[in-house]
Amino acid sequence: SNAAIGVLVMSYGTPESLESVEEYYTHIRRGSAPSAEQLKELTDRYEAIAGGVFPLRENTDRQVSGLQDKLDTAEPGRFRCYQGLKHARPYIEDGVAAMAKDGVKRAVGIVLAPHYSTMSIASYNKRALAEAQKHGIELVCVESYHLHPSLIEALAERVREGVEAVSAKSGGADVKVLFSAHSLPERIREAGDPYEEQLLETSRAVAEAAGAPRWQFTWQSAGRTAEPWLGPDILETMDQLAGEGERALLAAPVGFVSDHLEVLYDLDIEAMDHADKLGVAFGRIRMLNSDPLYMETLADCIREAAAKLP
Ligand code: FEC
Repeated sequence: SNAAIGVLVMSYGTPESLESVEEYYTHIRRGSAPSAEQLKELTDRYEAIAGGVFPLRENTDRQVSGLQDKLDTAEPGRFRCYQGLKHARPYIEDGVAAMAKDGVKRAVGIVLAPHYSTMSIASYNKRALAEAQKHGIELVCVESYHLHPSLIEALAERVREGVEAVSAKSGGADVKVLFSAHSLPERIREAGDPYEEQLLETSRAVAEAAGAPRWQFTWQSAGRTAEPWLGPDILETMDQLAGEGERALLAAPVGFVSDHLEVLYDLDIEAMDHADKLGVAFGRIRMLNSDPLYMETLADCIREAAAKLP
């Protein structure tokens, strides 16, 4: 057909305002409302990162329009992007419904997170596929792109630059790179989930491309639930490394692609504060946001997935 191929660009989502933090948190908790104390704690974190604005919303908007430009430059009119968020409006289902309304019959789905897990990417794709089926849209979803050469190049550039900055800050100490990603419950291991292996593959490739042989992988942002989460957490890793005499650490949160709460609070405020207490120089790489190499990564994966459409 002559209609454009729809591209459902999926992202985690963030509240629209401080008033909608409760609705957002309730959605993340699968319908169970947070206590007043939990709500205040999360609201305080949003206030701490940007005075109550939600940088992920603008960053996702920019990524979607940057991707549309990238796709249009190569093939004007072939693709049309729609946004679908996991935990906020426009929800994944809203994005699919918007495509259907525009007469889209064939579409590609992609998540703004490079590593596959049954608890992350699979749940986005499952919701997108279920909604697409309701509207009679053929949808092919990208699963991961954690080793795409443009992604690795963009991250390596950031690691090189970050190592230099932290080294300068520490007065010339040898920097150790801490690759990190959002922790998940340990039970993901039971079904042979590829999340951990893909994260290690990205870390290895980036370290090699950046010429940064001193690195290790660690988790961050684990949920506060009773079940065990993948560890060690970055704060524990920092304690251990400081104890071993490391003087300069660079966080490289390769599991994330935007400036948002888990980076701006968990790393820039919490881990930075921890580093100060340990007397260790600390920094983090710049996030990808709408970097042209990241847009190229997404565009490539979309073209490859579109080739599989009937
Ligand atoms: O800036 C923002 O407003 C949003 C930042 C944000 C990103 C993000 C990414 C991921 N999460 C992943 C897994 C979980 C699991 C739970 C969970 C809970 C939260 C809470 C907030 C939150 N997450 Fe998130 N996540 C972001 C924000 N996340 C806020 C709730 C309060 C808290 O625990 O801090 C636990 C849910 C449950 O209770 O069952 C699991 C994964 C990613 C990275 C992949 C992706 O982007 O999808 C995995 C950004």
